[in-house]
Amino acid sequence: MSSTTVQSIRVLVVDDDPLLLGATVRLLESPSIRVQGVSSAQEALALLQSQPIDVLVSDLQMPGMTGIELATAVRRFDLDLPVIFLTGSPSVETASRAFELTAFRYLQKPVPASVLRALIEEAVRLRDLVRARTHGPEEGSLADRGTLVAALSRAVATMTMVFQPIVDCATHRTIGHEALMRTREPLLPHPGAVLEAAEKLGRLHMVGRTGRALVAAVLASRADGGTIFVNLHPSDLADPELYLSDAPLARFASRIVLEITERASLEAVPYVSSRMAELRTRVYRIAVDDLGAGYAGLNYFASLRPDIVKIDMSLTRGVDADPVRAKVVQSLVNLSHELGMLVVAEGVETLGERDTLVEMGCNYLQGYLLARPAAPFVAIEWL
Ligand code: G
Ligand code: MN
Repeated sequence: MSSTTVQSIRVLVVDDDPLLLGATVRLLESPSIRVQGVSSAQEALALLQSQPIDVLVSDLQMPGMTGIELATAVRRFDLDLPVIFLTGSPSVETASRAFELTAFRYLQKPVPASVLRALIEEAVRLRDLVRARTHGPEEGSLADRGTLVAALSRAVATMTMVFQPIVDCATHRTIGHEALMRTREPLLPHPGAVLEAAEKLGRLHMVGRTGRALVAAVLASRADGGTIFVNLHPSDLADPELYLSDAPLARFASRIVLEITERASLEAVPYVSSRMAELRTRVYRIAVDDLGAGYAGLNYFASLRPDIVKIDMSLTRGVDADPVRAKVVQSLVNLSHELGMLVVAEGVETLGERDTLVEMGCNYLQGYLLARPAAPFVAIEWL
């Protein structure tokens, strides 16, 4: 995702007075600010747990649940959502509670829309600054384990698979697809975030099983697509389900290449060689994924004896313009071929990269230049 993308700020306004609520929503709404209004703290809380919101603007005195109670509940799962309180009757007591809850502002109504808009923008700017300094984007909002569990469950429930073509350099035809996980969970917006959450919660096997079952469901409904490359986290190798003869993927094994990433360590997985042997008797093929991106590097060749090597995009990016990169990639291609392995170059984005990688002897290419991941199955051919 590009950091230059201009995204509008998502504001949630909560006020039990319908006239005030309507007016605030109307006056704040602008091209850079998208506003949702709700009339109770309970509704606000539900919304904050299910949607990404950048700033909360809340009334204090509301029947049922007050603004302070709302912010207290929010802080259990989101430590840095900026909160702006608006109140008709300020008091020292609520102001000091607001302070404890790290509210961004505590203001007496009425507040002119232009002032509120400027404060909202300032709050988001400050939040981004703090986030950039203390941790990567989006982390602070997942501080609570319960929230993380709920987010992961939603991510698994909404998981789908997209498929990116892999093209043969000799025939220019699609020989297969890599299956890639996608979810619709805003708190875990990309596969890396899902896997990180699953790792923290000890649920990597659940995520892996779900992904493999989804791939199997697609394959059961259609015969095309060619060879299907399926990503495994190294810890999936310790999941007994992978080796069951009635696992969902098992009956498609002859079409499957299991990709094992080099980004994460294999060290925690005992008996790697015998597990590889077991997978091979089940007629899966094995690939080393992301070669060049991690730290384990070439020792994966020895421990996995892969059939296929996938060279990471950090090495293929600009390979046509960088002599050192070109040497590294060429050596990896030669070494792989000497060991009887086929080579996929990943992340091909330009014609220059494509032509250089073909010239170097890569067997297959994958990347945005050829096709983006999409619904199954789009066979493409380059000209
Ligand atoms: O780690 P692994 O190789 O499984 O990751 C593949 C990821 O790379 C997918 O998320 C996919 O969307 C992305 N991807 C595929 N092709 C390209 C490309 O040409 N450029 C970039 N930047 N990303 C790509
Ligand atoms: Mn992969």
